[in-house]
Amino acid sequence: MVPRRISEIDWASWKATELATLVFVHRDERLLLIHKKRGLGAGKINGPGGRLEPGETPEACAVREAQEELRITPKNLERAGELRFQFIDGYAIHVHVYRATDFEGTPTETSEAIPLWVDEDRVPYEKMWADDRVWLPLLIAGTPFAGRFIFDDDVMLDHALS
Ligand code: 6U4
Repeated sequence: MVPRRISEIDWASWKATELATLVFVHRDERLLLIHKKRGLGAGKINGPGGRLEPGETPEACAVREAQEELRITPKNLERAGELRFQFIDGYAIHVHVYRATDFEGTPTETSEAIPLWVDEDRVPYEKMWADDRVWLPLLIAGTPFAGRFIFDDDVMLDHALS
Protein backbone atom coordinates (compact mmCIF):
# COMPACT_ATOMS: atom_id res chain seq x y z
CA MET A 1 0.00 0.00 0.00
CA VAL A 2 1.30 3.47 -0.84
CA PRO A 3 1.13 5.59 2.35
CA ARG A 4 -0.59 8.96 2.06
CA ARG A 5 -1.05 9.68 5.78
CA ILE A 6 1.50 9.93 8.60
CA SER A 7 -0.52 7.34 10.59
CA GLU A 8 -0.10 4.74 7.81
CA ILE A 9 3.68 4.49 8.36
CA ASP A 10 5.40 2.53 11.14
CA TRP A 11 7.93 5.27 11.94
CA ALA A 12 9.80 3.08 14.47
CA SER A 13 10.98 0.80 11.64
CA TRP A 14 11.08 3.52 8.95
CA LYS A 15 14.37 3.68 7.05
CA ALA A 16 15.56 6.51 4.80
CA THR A 17 16.96 5.90 1.33
CA GLU A 18 19.18 8.95 1.81
CA LEU A 19 20.69 10.92 4.70
CA ALA A 20 21.10 14.64 4.12
CA THR A 21 21.62 17.99 5.83
CA LEU A 22 20.47 21.59 5.68
CA VAL A 23 22.29 24.52 7.28
CA PHE A 24 20.91 27.99 7.90
CA VAL A 25 23.28 30.84 8.73
CA HIS A 26 21.22 33.06 11.08
CA ARG A 27 22.96 36.31 11.91
CA ASP A 28 21.76 39.87 12.64
CA GLU A 29 18.08 38.79 12.29
CA ARG A 30 18.72 37.61 8.73
CA LEU A 31 18.96 34.15 7.14
CA LEU A 32 21.36 33.15 4.39
CA LEU A 33 19.38 31.10 1.86
CA ILE A 34 20.10 29.73 -1.60
CA HIS A 35 18.28 29.66 -4.87
CA LYS A 36 19.03 26.03 -5.75
CA LYS A 37 20.07 25.45 -9.34
CA ARG A 38 20.15 21.63 -9.53
CA GLY A 39 19.39 18.37 -7.72
CA LEU A 40 16.33 17.64 -5.60
CA GLY A 41 14.38 20.91 -5.21
CA ALA A 42 16.06 22.71 -8.14
CA GLY A 43 14.38 26.10 -8.71
CA LYS A 44 13.31 26.37 -5.07
CA ILE A 45 14.75 28.54 -2.31
CA ASN A 46 16.22 26.59 0.60
CA GLY A 47 19.24 26.48 2.88
CA PRO A 48 22.46 25.00 1.56
CA GLY A 49 22.74 21.25 2.08
CA GLY A 50 22.86 17.88 0.45
CA ARG A 51 23.43 14.19 0.94
CA LEU A 52 26.03 12.65 3.22
CA GLU A 53 29.07 11.07 1.62
CA PRO A 54 30.14 7.61 2.88
CA GLY A 55 31.65 7.83 6.37
CA GLU A 56 30.78 11.50 6.76
CA THR A 57 29.10 12.93 9.88
CA PRO A 58 26.02 15.13 9.34
CA GLU A 59 27.88 18.15 10.74
CA ALA A 60 30.82 17.65 8.35
CA CYS A 61 28.35 17.25 5.48
CA ALA A 62 26.59 20.52 6.39
CA VAL A 63 29.92 22.39 6.38
CA ARG A 64 31.08 20.78 3.11
CA GLU A 65 27.80 21.51 1.32
CA ALA A 66 27.90 25.18 2.39
CA GLN A 67 31.47 25.37 1.09
CA GLU A 68 30.55 23.71 -2.22
CA GLU A 69 27.33 25.62 -2.80
CA LEU A 70 28.19 29.09 -1.42
CA ARG A 71 31.98 29.09 -0.81
CA ILE A 72 31.44 29.84 2.88
CA THR A 73 32.35 27.93 6.04
CA PRO A 74 29.55 28.07 8.62
CA LYS A 75 30.71 28.54 12.23
CA ASN A 76 29.18 27.68 15.62
CA LEU A 77 26.92 24.99 14.18
CA GLU A 78 24.11 23.90 16.47
CA ARG A 79 21.58 21.14 15.87
CA ALA A 80 18.23 22.75 15.12
CA GLY A 81 16.07 19.72 14.33
CA GLU A 82 15.45 16.72 12.15
CA LEU A 83 13.05 16.01 9.31
CA ARG A 84 11.85 12.68 7.91
CA PHE A 85 10.40 12.78 4.41
CA GLN A 86 8.56 9.87 2.78
CA PHE A 87 7.76 10.34 -0.90
CA ILE A 88 4.95 8.13 -2.24
CA ASP A 89 7.18 6.79 -5.03
CA GLY A 90 9.25 5.07 -2.30
CA TYR A 91 12.07 7.63 -1.95
CA ALA A 92 12.74 8.54 1.68
CA ILE A 93 15.15 11.14 3.02
CA HIS A 94 16.20 11.92 6.60
CA VAL A 95 17.50 15.47 6.96
CA HIS A 96 19.52 16.85 9.88
CA VAL A 97 19.02 20.61 10.15
CA TYR A 98 21.65 22.96 11.58
CA ARG A 99 21.73 26.61 12.52
CA ALA A 100 24.98 28.56 12.34
CA THR A 101 25.43 31.94 13.99
CA ASP A 102 28.46 32.94 11.96
CA PHE A 103 30.50 32.04 8.89
CA GLU A 104 33.79 32.70 7.13
CA GLY A 105 34.11 33.67 3.50
CA THR A 106 31.91 35.60 1.09
CA PRO A 107 28.65 34.03 -0.12
CA THR A 108 29.28 33.49 -3.82
CA GLU A 109 27.21 32.10 -6.70
CA THR A 110 28.33 28.63 -7.81
CA SER A 111 27.10 26.12 -10.39
CA GLU A 112 24.81 24.76 -7.63
CA ALA A 113 23.33 27.84 -5.97
CA ILE A 114 22.78 31.59 -5.84
CA PRO A 115 23.10 33.17 -2.35
CA LEU A 116 20.19 35.17 -0.95
CA TRP A 117 19.96 37.08 2.37
CA VAL A 118 16.44 37.51 3.77
CA ASP A 119 15.07 39.20 6.88
CA GLU A 120 13.95 36.54 9.36
CA ASP A 121 10.38 37.93 9.27
CA ARG A 122 10.26 38.03 5.42
CA VAL A 123 11.13 34.44 4.51
CA PRO A 124 9.88 33.66 0.95
CA TYR A 125 7.95 30.51 1.92
CA GLU A 126 5.98 30.55 -1.34
CA LYS A 127 9.23 29.75 -3.19
CA MET A 128 10.34 27.02 -0.77
CA TRP A 129 9.39 23.41 -0.07
CA ALA A 130 5.87 23.33 1.46
CA ASP A 131 7.17 21.92 4.75
CA ASP A 132 9.53 24.83 5.41
CA ARG A 133 6.79 27.11 6.75
CA VAL A 134 6.04 24.41 9.34
CA TRP A 135 9.52 24.20 10.90
CA LEU A 136 11.70 27.12 9.76
CA PRO A 137 9.92 29.52 12.20
CA LEU A 138 11.03 27.13 14.99
CA LEU A 139 14.65 27.25 13.81
CA ILE A 140 14.45 31.06 13.78
CA ALA A 141 12.98 31.03 17.31
CA GLY A 142 15.63 28.58 18.57
CA THR A 143 13.05 25.87 19.39
CA PRO A 144 14.15 22.27 18.59
CA PHE A 145 11.87 20.36 16.21
CA ALA A 146 11.29 16.90 14.73
CA GLY A 147 9.05 16.64 11.68
CA ARG A 148 7.62 13.81 9.60
CA PHE A 149 6.20 14.50 6.16
CA ILE A 150 4.60 12.66 3.25
CA PHE A 151 5.11 14.11 -0.21
CA ASP A 152 3.74 13.30 -3.66
CA ASP A 153 6.43 14.89 -5.84
CA ASP A 154 6.51 18.40 -4.32
CA VAL A 155 2.97 18.33 -2.89
CA MET A 156 2.86 17.83 0.90
CA LEU A 157 0.09 15.32 1.67
CA ASP A 158 0.42 15.08 5.45
CA HIS A 159 2.74 16.05 8.28
CA ALA A 160 3.36 15.76 11.99
CA LEU A 161 5.60 17.93 14.14
CA SER A 162 6.93 17.38 17.64
P1 6U4 B 1 24.37 15.87 -4.03
O1 6U4 B 1 24.45 14.93 -5.16
O2 6U4 B 1 24.16 15.23 -2.69
O3 6U4 B 1 25.47 16.92 -4.01
P2 6U4 B 1 22.48 17.80 -3.50
O4 6U4 B 1 21.91 18.85 -4.39
O5 6U4 B 1 23.49 18.24 -2.54
O6 6U4 B 1 23.05 16.65 -4.36
P3 6U4 B 1 20.02 16.57 -3.29
O7 6U4 B 1 19.79 17.10 -4.66
O8 6U4 B 1 19.88 15.10 -3.10
O9 6U4 B 1 21.36 17.06 -2.70
O10 6U4 B 1 19.00 17.28 -2.34
C1 6U4 B 1 18.99 17.02 -1.00
C2 6U4 B 1 18.77 18.36 -0.33
O11 6U4 B 1 17.41 18.73 -0.48
C3 6U4 B 1 19.04 18.31 1.16
O12 6U4 B 1 19.76 19.49 1.51
C4 6U4 B 1 17.68 18.32 1.80
C5 6U4 B 1 16.87 19.05 0.79
N1 6U4 B 1 15.47 18.66 0.80
C6 6U4 B 1 14.92 17.56 0.25
N2 6U4 B 1 13.60 17.51 0.48
C7 6U4 B 1 13.30 18.66 1.18
C8 6U4 B 1 12.12 19.21 1.70
N3 6U4 B 1 10.93 18.62 1.56
N4 6U4 B 1 12.23 20.39 2.37
C9 6U4 B 1 13.41 21.03 2.52
N5 6U4 B 1 14.56 20.52 2.03
C10 6U4 B 1 14.49 19.38 1.37
O13 6U4 B 1 13.44 22.10 3.11
